[in-house]
Amino acid sequence: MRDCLFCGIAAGDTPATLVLERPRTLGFRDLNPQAPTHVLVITRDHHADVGTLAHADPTLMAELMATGHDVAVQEGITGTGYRSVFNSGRDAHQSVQHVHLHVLGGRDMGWPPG
Ligand code: DGP
Repeated sequence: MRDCLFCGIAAGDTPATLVLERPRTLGFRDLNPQAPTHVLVITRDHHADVGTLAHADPTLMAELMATGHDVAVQEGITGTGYRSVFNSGRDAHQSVQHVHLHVLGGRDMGWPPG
């Protein structure tokens, strides 16, 4: 999709530090990390948010979650634990309108989140 930041990363037009590449999904480091491990996992296809993706393509939704888990394995944080987050809409502070799974870990994450 034109003018979409994460479509640009998926296409290789916008630089990012890639950590895991799959045919339909991609993991890269967050520019503003909130934990020692903070990776964003996206679908290469454009979907605005997690609800849209889940209804449009449940198989791809499952692939996104599996890629997130594989990122956590690769980062070595499954033993200590990690958090998976989707922000949707204004109140959740979704700032990029292309579905992205935050995979966070490497420290005590605390609960509830802010
Ligand atoms: P959210 O608030 O859920 O929409 O999270 C968007 C995340 O995207 C935020 O944690 C910062 C990250 N981000 C924004 N611009 C860039 C970028 O150009 N490159 C990378 N790697 N991450 C970005």
